[in-house]
Amino acid sequence: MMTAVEANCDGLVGPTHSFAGLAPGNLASEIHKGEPSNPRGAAVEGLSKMRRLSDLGLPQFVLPPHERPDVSFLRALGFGGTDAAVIEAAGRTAPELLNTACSASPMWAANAATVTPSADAADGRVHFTPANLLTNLHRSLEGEQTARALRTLFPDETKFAVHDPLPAQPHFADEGAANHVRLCAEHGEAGVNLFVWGRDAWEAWSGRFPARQTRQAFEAVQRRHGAGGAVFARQARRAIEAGVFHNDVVCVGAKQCLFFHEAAFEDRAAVEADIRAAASREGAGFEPVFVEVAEADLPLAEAVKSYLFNSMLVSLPGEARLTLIAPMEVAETPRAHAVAQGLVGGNGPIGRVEYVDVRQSMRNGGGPACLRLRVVLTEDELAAANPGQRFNPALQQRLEAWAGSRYRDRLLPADLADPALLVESRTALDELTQILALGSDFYPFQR
Ligand code: SUG
Repeated sequence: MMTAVEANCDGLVGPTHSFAGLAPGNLASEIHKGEPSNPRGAAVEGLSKMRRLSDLGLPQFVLPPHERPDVSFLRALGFGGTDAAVIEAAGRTAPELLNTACSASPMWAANAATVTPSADAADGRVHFTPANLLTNLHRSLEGEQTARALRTLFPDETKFAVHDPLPAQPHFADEGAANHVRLCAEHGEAGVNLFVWGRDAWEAWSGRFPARQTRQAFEAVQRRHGAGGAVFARQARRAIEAGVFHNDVVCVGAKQCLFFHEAAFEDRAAVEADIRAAASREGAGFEPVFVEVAEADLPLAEAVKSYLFNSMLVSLPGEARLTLIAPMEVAETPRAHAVAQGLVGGNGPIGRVEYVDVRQSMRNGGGPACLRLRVVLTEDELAAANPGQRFNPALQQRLEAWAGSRYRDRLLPADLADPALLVESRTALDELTQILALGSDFYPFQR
């Protein structure tokens, strides 16, 4: 067994962060459609959360925003002329497409990829499959650049395998780690990989909202990665109908503990039995602990509204019990708050709750857990990551100053048609490639 740590790679919010209501079935995104956003404030909130986790003793990395507006996407749809002309014409004749091309959605790094740590992978490398995110048009623009970003952060192919996204067909609709949970005795030991899917690609889907993850996508990811201890579970249809567009809206896990809402899975008893069986196999050998919240204590609608389960659940150095890093909104939702207090008061696996303010992201349906991609790394693997992206207080200061001078603090969806925003964004991202040591050809506009 090798010792390993769980690093967090957070998506830095980009300069075009806006509330355009692009994600059906994501209730927060629908509710806040059309409101003014604050890209600068959103970036600062994200950096403060990174600081908190880094101060708590966990390795933290920064994943860069993608180039937005995505002018090449608009060009592929027939808009032509100069970049400014493309933006102007799209804004005038097809504002939905311009909004799509401007989404800052790569900030939600839990959707960047599914990760298999080396302890679980057949070939002993850390595996990543960038999510194709093809259920939502704005998110389907992310996969290729995410692959580039992960190869930049984890360049050593003897240690890391960054695959291409799965084929871009609805059969393989994939939303990454937001629907995956890893349980284990210790991070460096073999674990259980819970893959939660919303629909089977071979059956008809006619829900009120889309089911974004197919079973076939996760089966392919598991095969590619050679991921051991695999358990496949169906998300409850009722949960999807209630606005659970990713399983991480009602479920989070760490070490031996799975913390989830009663309504998360179609067949809860089967999920628990399968996890128990996978956890007891040779090499893993641990007893899972299920912390389930009953509908009577927290109705599903309040779980979705408060985002209690979209907390980060972390094992901190020197602490026997886990810490839940929850969004402020939990403290403001009486029943969710009572559940959180109850966890800490008992003698279960979760010993502490801390709150973070990520309200700008929350208004688009992205809580603390959405903003981070967890990557379990051995010491050697950690040392092989791009040091320029390793978070520390000096980098925080630099990035805050950068966002302070380059980002707007108010943006309405209509402002996305301002060609000056394109110039501002590219100027900002060009500087960022230097700050994070990403190379001089990281973004399409630099090539
Ligand atoms: O895919 N919101 C994102 C939120 C992703 C949250 N991630 C996790 N649960 N892991 C989504 O629905 C809204 C963008 C807009 O409406 O402009 C958006 O894409």
